[in-house]
Amino acid sequence: EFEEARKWVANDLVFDKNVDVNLFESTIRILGGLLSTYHLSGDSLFLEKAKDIGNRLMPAFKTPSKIPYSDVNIGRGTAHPPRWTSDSTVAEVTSIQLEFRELSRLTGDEKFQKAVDEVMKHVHTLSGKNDGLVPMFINTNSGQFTHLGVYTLGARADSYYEYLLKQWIQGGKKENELLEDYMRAIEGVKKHLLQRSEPKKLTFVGELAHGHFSAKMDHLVCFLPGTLALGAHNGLAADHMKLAETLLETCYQMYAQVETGLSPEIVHFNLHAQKGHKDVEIKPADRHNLLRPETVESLFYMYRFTGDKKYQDWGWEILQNFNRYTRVPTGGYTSINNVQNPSNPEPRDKMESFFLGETLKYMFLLFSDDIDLINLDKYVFNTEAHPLPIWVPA
Ligand code: DMJ
Repeated sequence: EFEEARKWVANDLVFDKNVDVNLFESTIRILGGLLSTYHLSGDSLFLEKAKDIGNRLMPAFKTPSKIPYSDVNIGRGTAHPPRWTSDSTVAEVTSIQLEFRELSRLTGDEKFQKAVDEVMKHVHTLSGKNDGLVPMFINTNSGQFTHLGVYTLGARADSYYEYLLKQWIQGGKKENELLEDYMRAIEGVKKHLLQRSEPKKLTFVGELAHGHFSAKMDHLVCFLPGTLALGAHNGLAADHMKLAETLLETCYQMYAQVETGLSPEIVHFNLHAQKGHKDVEIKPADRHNLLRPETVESLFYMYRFTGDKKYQDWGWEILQNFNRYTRVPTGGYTSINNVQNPSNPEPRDKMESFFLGETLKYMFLLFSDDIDLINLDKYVFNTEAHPLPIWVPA
């Protein structure tokens, strides 16, 4: 299968196309995937292709503030923001660093690393943060945060936090500003976003909008237990591990309390006990499941670091429910519209690439006891589950 895929990359993966792509999605999926495959196979074809796509993505950084645009035309070498705004998403501009830094290290061409390091340095100094928590948008002209006052660990901010820690690990734990920003942010989460639900008293991460707490949590936030555990494994505060355990129980309950045993995209937690109500409430617009990886990803990290078999058991339950409700008899899996209806979950006929890239990969790793199957002291996973080497392994 690998040889077949290699042939496809050699002959059919051509980037000289007049097409707009999203900088972040292309970096984490294509560039990250190629770099990782280069490391795991040693085959220079993948590095050549990585260089090609890396160069084609660089025009995104030609903005007045050097905060990159969201979209690039990889054939024409032009870049632009979305039609309706000159803002970029904070998570997007701060979660391309692992890949571009690695590309510089491998090619000896520092321009890739320079461009993404500059973004991090700039964001480090920006005002508009709330105890280390960042807003969701940043303007490509002014370089300032916009839509101030809304803080989430979910969509549009999530992987900012993940990449602070992972860049620090990638670079051999020397870049203190990254660590400072990460530690401050986790304190910010504890101070502003943590609450407990009723009746089970599950600790969850909500959102803050202009001083008002909302008990809303995206499934995306379930990356956090895994990231906290990875930080604790790398010598950061032991209470991060405790928090990781508590939050992962909550993420598991986002599956277990639902009719199909699959989590919806977004849940709202009950802050007050009401007869007949569970902790988790689901709004009609939020009851889809896109086969996302975050909970399984965190289960993998926690199993690796604790050896507690309950994490494997939870992952197995989730896998069985994916098989029951999302598997397509003729091949593949599909997103579904309704996790609350086991008799008709409403298949969408769409399988996101992260189901193979992340969800199934983390399942595979979760069910293995071999710590050298991607040793976490030698590799750091990018946010699309592609392992990249730690520059100075522990
Ligand atoms: C993936 O593309 C990445 O994990 C990203 O950081 C968040 N969204 C999806 C998976 O849910």
